[in-house]
Parts: sequence; C-alpha cells; structure tokens
Amino acid sequence: MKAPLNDKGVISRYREFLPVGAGTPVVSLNEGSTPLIHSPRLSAKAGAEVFLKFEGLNPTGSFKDRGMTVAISKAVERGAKTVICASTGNTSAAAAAYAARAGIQCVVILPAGKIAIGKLAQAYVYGAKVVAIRGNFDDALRIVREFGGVDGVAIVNSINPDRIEGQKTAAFEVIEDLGDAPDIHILPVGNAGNITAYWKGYREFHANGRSTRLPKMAGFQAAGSAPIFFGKPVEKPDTVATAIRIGNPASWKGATDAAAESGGCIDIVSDEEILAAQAWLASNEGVFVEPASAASVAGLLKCHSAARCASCPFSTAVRPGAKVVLTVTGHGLKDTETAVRHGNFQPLEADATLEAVRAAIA
Ligand code: AN7
Repeated sequence: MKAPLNDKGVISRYREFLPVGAGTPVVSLNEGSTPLIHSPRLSAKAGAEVFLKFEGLNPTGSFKDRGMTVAISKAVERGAKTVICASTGNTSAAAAAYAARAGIQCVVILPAGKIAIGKLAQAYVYGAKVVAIRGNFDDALRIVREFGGVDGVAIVNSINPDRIEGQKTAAFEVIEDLGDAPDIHILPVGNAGNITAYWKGYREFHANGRSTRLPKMAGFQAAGSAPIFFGKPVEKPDTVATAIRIGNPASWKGATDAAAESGGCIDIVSDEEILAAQAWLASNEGVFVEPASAASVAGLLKCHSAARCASCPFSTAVRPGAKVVLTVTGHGLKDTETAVRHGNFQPLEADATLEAVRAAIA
C-alpha cells in the first residue's frame, strides 16, 4: 500500500530498522530526506569529492528531529505524559516540537545565557516549559538523569537509545544517495550521540548488503570543549559553537569506538577555524550552517593542511575521487547573532536615490 501523503518521515521509510511495532503511534513532521549537496569549491580545496549532508533542512532546523520522531513516538507508546531533556538548544527545539505534535508536555533544562536565540525561541513557541539553570549542559543532563525514575516522565536526551536509532537513518540516506558508503564521514562532536548513531547506521546497512564498505569516521570537537580529544572531562567547557559546549559527553565510548573501529579519529578545531569555515561555506557554497556544524568543514580543511596530526587517517584516504561526506548538523538561521557579531557586518548606507545606491556599491 502507498504510504499516506503525510507520512514520509524516517519511521515510515526505515521501519524495519527501527524499534517500532504496529502499535507504535507515529509522531512525525516528515523529518529526514535531507539533501546531499555536492560542493565543488570545497572539493577543489580538499582534493576529493566533497558532499554536505545538510541536516539544517529538517523540520526544526537540525538533525535532532530524526531521533526525536522515534523517541517521542516510543514515549507516547509507553504512556508518557511529559518528556524532559537537557540541551544546548537543538534537542530542546526538537523535543518541544514533537511533544507539541503528540499533545504531551515538554520540559527543557538549559544552561542560562548559552543558548542561541533562535533555538530558545523555538522552545518557547512550541510551548515547552523552559528552565534555565545556573550551570552548564553537563549539570542539566545530571538533573535530567535524576528524573529517570519519575512515573510518566520520559527522558529524550540521547542517553535514550531510541534517539540513536532514529539518528542512524542519516547514514542510510547517504548510502542510498551515493550508491555506497563514502570513504570518509566527518561530523561535529558534542554529546557524541550523532557519531555513535552514524557508525551504527553504516554498520547496519553494510551488514545488510546495502553497501560494500564502511567509511572512516572523523569527529571534531571545539578546542575549548574537547574532553574526548584530551581524554578527560572538561569542567568549564567554552566555545563560540554553543551547541557543542559539552564537557562530559554521554556517548563518549560510542565516539571513541567509531573512530577506532573505522580507522578514523577524534580531533579538535579552534573557534577561529570554526567561524572562518562558517563564513567560507556560506559565501562560497551558498550553505549557511550554525557554528557547531562548521566544525565539520574546519575539520576537513585541517586534515588537508599541514596542521594535521602525524597519524592522520586522511593522509591516505583523502585523494582525488575519494568521497567525503560532511554532516552539517544545524541551520545558520538558528544563531544569526553570532554570525552577525563575528562577521562585523555593516550595511552600506545611502540616500534613497539610484545615484546614491550606485555610488555606495561602486
Ligand atoms: C548543531 O541540542 O547536544 O555529538 O542538546 O546541536 O550528537 O551531541 C546538540 C548537539 C552538533 C553535536 N551540531 O551532536 C543539544 C545538543 C549541532 C548540535 C551537535 C549538536 P552530538
């Protein structure tokens, strides 16, 4: 039977790979099916065929929607009346939207003053209860874990395995679009759920005969919030990329396993590299992503430069014709404040005449 018109989300497309049954109510906003955009200028710079998996084109503007459709559907199936999450902004936006769709309550716990304004607006507008704590994301997640035993409340952070299951569908889509897995997959790392999810997705499709190979997985943390790279939790994480301002990631082992098993790496990029990559991508490829997402691009450029580490798995893998996929995780419109502030943008001013405008742009 043809799927109903309003049912093209990741659950209906990948049902057999997800923990859903006939009795699971599907809460969806038609997430997924995001474009894999070939990037000619980035390809020329990197000496490989580079593609952007633009996850900012999901319903709430980030990849979090893929995991949230599964997590909220399962929560409703189990009778939850409230969902709760800690967030650096995008998880809370997605949780609030899918909870609204399901008709249940959503509580989000956020680090005060460290959430991009677009994301905060989303939580409010979708109708969540917003609690801003005097602490960071790691404090917020600790509080959320303590809600684990409370009746009728479901946790929808990525410590909930349903989230990882939904997010792995992005790897399925990449394989379908390319006809096989890429040579390298690069993505930003914060709480480390997404790199864990992609690696799971790539392995499942490979085991299922839908791809002939597995990619090397490379995750990039912001230098000021890089617990995995440095091998110990960061007490006071800091970075302009607030989405990945996380000092003690929940899926730490998932990230190190993905890097080790695939022959990839976990590395860092500086805030300067992140902001430069964000601006470069927008003005050279027409793709505006949020700062955290630009860590993928900054990472690729670093791997291709002399700055790469001695054991870089890319020194052999990045070659002409190699396929490299970068997940750009969230839309640039989420955080226009950072882009405008760091770009130091000023309009050219002019009187309201043709001559004055022509003089201004000359
Ligand atoms: C745009 O919303 O953790 O390594 O609470 O929003 O799976 O955590 C967001 C993370 C990358 C990192 N890019 O992914 C949250 C949150 C963007 C993000 C990440 C996030 P993970």
